[in-house]
Amino acid sequence: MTDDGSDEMVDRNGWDRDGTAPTGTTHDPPASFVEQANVSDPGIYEAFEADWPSCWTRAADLLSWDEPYDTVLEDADAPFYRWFPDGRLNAAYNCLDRHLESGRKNHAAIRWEGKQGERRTYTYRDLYVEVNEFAAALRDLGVEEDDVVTIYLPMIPELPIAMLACARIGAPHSVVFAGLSADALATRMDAADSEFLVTCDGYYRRGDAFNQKSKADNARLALEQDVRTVVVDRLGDDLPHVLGDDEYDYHELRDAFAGATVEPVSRDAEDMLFLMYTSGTTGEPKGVVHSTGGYLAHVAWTSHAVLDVKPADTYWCAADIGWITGHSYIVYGPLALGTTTVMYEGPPDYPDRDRLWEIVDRNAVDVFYTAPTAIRAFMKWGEEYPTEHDLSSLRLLGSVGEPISPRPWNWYRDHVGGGDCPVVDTWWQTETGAVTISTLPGVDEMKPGSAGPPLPGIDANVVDEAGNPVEPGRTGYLTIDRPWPGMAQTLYDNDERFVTEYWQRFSDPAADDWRYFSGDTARIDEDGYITVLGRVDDVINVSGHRLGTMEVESAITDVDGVAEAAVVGRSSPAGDTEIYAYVSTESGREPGDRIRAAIRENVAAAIGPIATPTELVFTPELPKTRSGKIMRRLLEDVANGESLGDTSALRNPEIVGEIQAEVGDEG
Ligand code: 6R9
Repeated sequence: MTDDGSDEMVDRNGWDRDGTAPTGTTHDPPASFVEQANVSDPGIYEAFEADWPSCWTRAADLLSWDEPYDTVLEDADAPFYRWFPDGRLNAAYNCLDRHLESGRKNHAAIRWEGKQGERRTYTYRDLYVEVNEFAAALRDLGVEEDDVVTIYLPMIPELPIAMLACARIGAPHSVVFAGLSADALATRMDAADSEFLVTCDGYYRRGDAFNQKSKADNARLALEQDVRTVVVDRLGDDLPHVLGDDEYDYHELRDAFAGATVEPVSRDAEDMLFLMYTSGTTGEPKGVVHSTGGYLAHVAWTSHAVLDVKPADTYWCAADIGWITGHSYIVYGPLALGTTTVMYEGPPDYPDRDRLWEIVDRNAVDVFYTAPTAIRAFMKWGEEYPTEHDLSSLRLLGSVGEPISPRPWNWYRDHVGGGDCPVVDTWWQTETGAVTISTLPGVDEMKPGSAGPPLPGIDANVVDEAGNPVEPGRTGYLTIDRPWPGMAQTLYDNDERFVTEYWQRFSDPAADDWRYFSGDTARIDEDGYITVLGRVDDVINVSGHRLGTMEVESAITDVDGVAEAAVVGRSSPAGDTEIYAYVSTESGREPGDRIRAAIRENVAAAIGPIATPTELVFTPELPKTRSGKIMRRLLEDVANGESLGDTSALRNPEIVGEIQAEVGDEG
């Protein structure tokens, strides 16, 4: 046994110490699951290979098309691929109208669980009615096809309703996570030239009323364009608000358009359904653009094949719709399949730590999908919380957002899944739109700690610097060598950055050979199972939120008296990633409380509380290369208590010892 109490060959989280492959027992899917699985034929991998790219028709066939497509994939202008380019469809029609037409109008579409214990159920008919009314209201406010509507709402039903209303009239939405700051909202609205905003007065945070509208007001003040704003009254008398110029009350608009219907606008498959900003390697967030046809086909297909969602299911993805996981697997995937999707507004431990299990139990949830950071928290809280409830309705569990190591994986399967639920560890990104690496739960053996093989039709590989496949067990870069339907079309208004960020590194444009680079490192084993390790770029993944180090650093250096900052991720003993900020002041001296507090406040204001550093380490200087680049990698090793490599390339190697001593004191 080692000092962290684990078996010698594996570390605290169950990873192999020599870094070769995840260890532990593997699991076959239980026969009872395979029998009922949407996909259970092992031949599916070969079938997709033999018929690529036409195999993706299987995904497109899950949708209703206004105009059928002739071409599956057009690659003349790679890497700007076009999926189902001559087809036409409407995403809201696919998520609503067609389920009414097929006799499912009284089937629950959304079961909403509010933070204060409120509950609301929307049948497909209820959702259809409200989406139509709001679509009519948006039109009346001047929203036209292709106008970007920004949505800045917490997890209340009006969020998916506003998204679907936009989709219905062909207006791309840009949802900004409600926890982000006024500055972050303004940057995103400015970048997208968005003149419409849907927000709310506020929301409850652990019982307290929190003002969202004042953040939206500040963002609007920072913008040059006029912004027409719809405000959802979430808090009523708990937070009275007044509407100013160009501001409209959501419920009054609905009353004004009661009973209105709006013909769904038939969109080209390649028309933009939405954009979603995500952090990148430079300070500017990237507006990832998703199509209507390819995206919707891929999310519907993976909801069907990976999450095994069936129309009769009650399905729950406990993510926030403000990020891609919620777009794809709370809203578009499950609603396209006509299932019941649960939407939960609150945190997992309010009012108590069994909150999620109480919701699973009461709603008899069939499929549950969450993030490793949550699973690690459940594990820390103890098995008594899930044990208190009847979780026997669960048939399948999923994980997304970060690597999940074997220990929490097994805990999840044992204590939430009753020991026999298959667990899918799904790897994908904002840019991939939908799941690209995962086991198929009705087909594949599960290996805790490994996401699994690339899905049928997906050509993911682990390669070395030169782009050659690495030997099994070795670490390399995760690339995807062929296009896939859910892939981002481009970055909003920035085709050039799309190419440089994702395609340049491993492609050979002269040979028309294009390979997508994910920004992740990974290992692959003899069976082709991929274990994703983490990011190689300057992006930190905190509880599934992607944060750019540059964004955080610029918020720190904005504070008076601060000279420089470098931000890195540190793994906490529990396996969570925390933000470590190394800061040097202008005076070179250790600052007082004022600067410390100002740094924390500024980061929260510029990005949001999730980005606030856990630890601030002051140092007279930051370690730099001779060309003046801050050595983040080295600072990351210091934060993680790892041994340092050669520091001779540094201009100021002596500073490293001082920083180590400082970190030692803090830790
Ligand atoms: C869906 C989503 C993408 C980044 C990705 C990777 C990490 C996601 C993972 C995983 C290991 C998994 N990631 N799923 N790492 N195993 N199953 O999270 O999108 O917010 O864009 O983040 O998250 O590093 O590159 P997004």
